[in-house]
Amino acid sequence: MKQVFKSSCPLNCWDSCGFEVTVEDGKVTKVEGDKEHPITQGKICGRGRMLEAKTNSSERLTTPLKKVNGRFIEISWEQALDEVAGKMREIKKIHGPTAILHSHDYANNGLLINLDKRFFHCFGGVTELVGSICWGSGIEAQTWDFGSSFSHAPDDIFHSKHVVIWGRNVARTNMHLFHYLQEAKKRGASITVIDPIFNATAKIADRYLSIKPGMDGLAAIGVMKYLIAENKQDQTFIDHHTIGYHDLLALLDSIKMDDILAQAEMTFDDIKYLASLYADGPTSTYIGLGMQRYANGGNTIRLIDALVAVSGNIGIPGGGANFGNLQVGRSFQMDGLTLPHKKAASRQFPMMNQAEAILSAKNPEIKMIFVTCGNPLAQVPNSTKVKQAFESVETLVVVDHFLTDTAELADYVLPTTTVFEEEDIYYSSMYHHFVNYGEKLVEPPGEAKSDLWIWTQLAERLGFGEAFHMSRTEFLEIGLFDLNKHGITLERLKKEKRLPLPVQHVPWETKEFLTPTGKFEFTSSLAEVKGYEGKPVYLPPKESSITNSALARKYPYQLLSIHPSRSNHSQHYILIKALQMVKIEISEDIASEKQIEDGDSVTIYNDRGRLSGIAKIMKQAHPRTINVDEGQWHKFGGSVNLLTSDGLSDNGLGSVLYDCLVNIKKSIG
Ligand SMILES: Nc1nc2c(c(=O)[nH]1)N[C@H]1C(S)=C(S)[C@@H](COP(=O)(O)OP(=O)(O)OC[C@H]3O[C@@H](n4cnc5c(=O)[nH]c(N)nc54)[C@H](O)[C@@H]3O)O[C@H]1N2
Ligand SMILES: Nc1nc2c(c(=O)[nH]1)N[C@H]1C(S)=C(S)[C@@H](COP(=O)(O)OP(=O)(O)OC[C@H]3O[C@@H](n4cnc5c(=O)[nH]c(N)nc54)[C@H](O)[C@@H]3O)O[C@H]1N2
Ligand code: SF4
Ligand SMILES: [Mo]
Repeated sequence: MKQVFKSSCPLNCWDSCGFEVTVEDGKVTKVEGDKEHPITQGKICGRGRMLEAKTNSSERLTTPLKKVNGRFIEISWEQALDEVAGKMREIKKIHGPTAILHSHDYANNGLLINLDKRFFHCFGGVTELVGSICWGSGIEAQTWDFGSSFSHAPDDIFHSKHVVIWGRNVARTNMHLFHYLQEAKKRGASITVIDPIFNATAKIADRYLSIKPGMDGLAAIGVMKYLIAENKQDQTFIDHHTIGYHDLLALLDSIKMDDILAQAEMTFDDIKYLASLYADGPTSTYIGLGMQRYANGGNTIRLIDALVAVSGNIGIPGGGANFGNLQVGRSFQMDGLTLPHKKAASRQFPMMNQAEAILSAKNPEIKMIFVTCGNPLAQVPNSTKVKQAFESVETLVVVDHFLTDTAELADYVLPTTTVFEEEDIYYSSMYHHFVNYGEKLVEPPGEAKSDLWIWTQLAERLGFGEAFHMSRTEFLEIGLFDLNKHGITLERLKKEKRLPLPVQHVPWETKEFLTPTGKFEFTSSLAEVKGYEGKPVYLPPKESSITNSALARKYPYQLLSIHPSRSNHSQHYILIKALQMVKIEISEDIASEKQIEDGDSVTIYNDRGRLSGIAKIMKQAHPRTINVDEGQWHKFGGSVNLLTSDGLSDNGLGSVLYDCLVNIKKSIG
């Protein structure tokens, strides 16, 4: 029998799409877009479509595995759970619960995935990861400036006269914004793309501005200098709704335009053009995540925020410094699900340099790592150190769908379910404000069990089973509790499948900000409370000719590692044979300097590592720029994170993944 159900994409992505899933004879046979979804309107990407292949893949893990004498053997759930619980109990007794690290990322946008925290809190608290490899510094920067990170509703872009896409790879990573962009362009808005790579979004832009990686904050300073010199700033907004403007002026005065142009490698005409867009609003700015993965990442976002504020593009329809949309996630009652008050002990490691923290942990040392919703071996910077760290502990437990690079290292691998095999609700705090329902459509293969089932079984064995004596429905109702007063109930969500959350469509319209002063803060009081410089300053990236000329002589090229087109991080490489090779993209000047042609075998290297692959020349990329898409598995040629640094960005415990110098040579033989 063939039936079509509405469901939702669980992948960690801006778009949170609505699906229509065909199920035939108990098997998912097709994943398509749901035309009735108010935002995603029937269009989905290949990564979403491939969730059918993922769910049905013969490579899926279907039974618990245990490593014995270096090889995996299949074991029963009973044995796996008894042994893992036994080890957890013993570690807690001898070393305390923080000798266990929960290492995770955010691979599944389901609400009930957050019950992992409930498990570890009720266990007594383990060592947790804080900060974010993904967007830590940008979120912190916007928290300092606005009090939080909120975005305008997708259709508000139609109020913009100009749209600036600043370091967001929209056509590749945020396909529905791309759709809105095309429509906004048809309706007369101008589109400008600022990016070191001439990407598919740049192709539809009225103007593409090429910039040296890591230099956007400096460019924003240049634009503000020009705008203010021309007296085009919004003085009313500045006078009534901001603090610290004089500190900003002092910063702008301290940097010469010629130095800005030389260091950002932009022209004066570029700066004047941007100033004209911001002065002639409403102008919306869509800020990407790539450009805050530098040692100056938070600083960069703060200076772009400042430009949007100075030009009066905040709190108005068609404006905005759109980065994250945290108001979406905050709609749910998370504490009721995760019970943070239950944790007696706690220790925190930055997600970014968890490897270093594992290796140097004392009192207690890390004895066990529990990995869920993450593939740190491929995704966390400095893979060599990550491998060393994850190999150093007595017990590594990995819950996943596939035998990933991380799972290969594990002592126990526990097979989990995919989106179509359990009920949940899905949302993303990155872009739009709709929550999507996804019911259970098919049975999992073999003995795969949901993460929640695993927590429930372990909790039972560890003596706090009652914390999980609830159905998925009851958990979902807890999560939705605060929304009931807005008419959003589980019952209604099950019926209507997508519901808009009660968030602001034009954030900061009242000009009341969530900062300590209630104003937009050019000088951040929160930063000062936290012991950082609150005044606006300019910071350069860490690995650059400006900050480290000796390093830049040895390793003259900047390595970016942007998100892959056909995979969500490392998740789709196992499903697509053609992706299982390393592609090293180089700018045209590097190709001619090193006499490299398309298809040549090349090696990139620095003091942290090396990676070999096939060269591909990028048209119009900024000079001295190299890119290797992130996500590749070590067993398919190697992750780009063999070369990246595990340093921390300037705030928010963010990453410096793109702040990375390398050299390149043709491979021999
Ligand atoms: N296809 C696909 N889509 C995805 C994902 C995926 O893995 N694959 N992952 C999802 C997730 S988790 C995230 S966080 C988002 C990320 O979404 P994006 O922010 O769009 O993607 P990134 O690859 O992080 O980088 C974005 C852009 O930043 C540019 N960039 C790098 N350095 C600089 C710089 O110094 N200045 C400027 N101006 N630009 C710079 C890159 O060239 C790239 O075009 O995408 C989501 N969507
Ligand atoms: N060099 C470089 N590195 C990067 C980035 C970059 O731009 N450059 N981007 C960074 C960013 S933005 C992000 S968000 C991270 C992403 O880092 P990760 O989240 O570690 O990356 P994924 O490849 O998505 O791995 C997630 C794993 O979780 C598994 N999984 C999926 N759903 C579930 C589930 O329901 N339960 C369990 N237990 N497992 C599940 C998947 O099979 C997969 O193996 O990578 C970061 N790393
Ligand atoms: S990965 Fe993103 S764009 Fe693709 S289907 Fe899922 S939510 Fe939509
Ligand atoms: Mo991310």
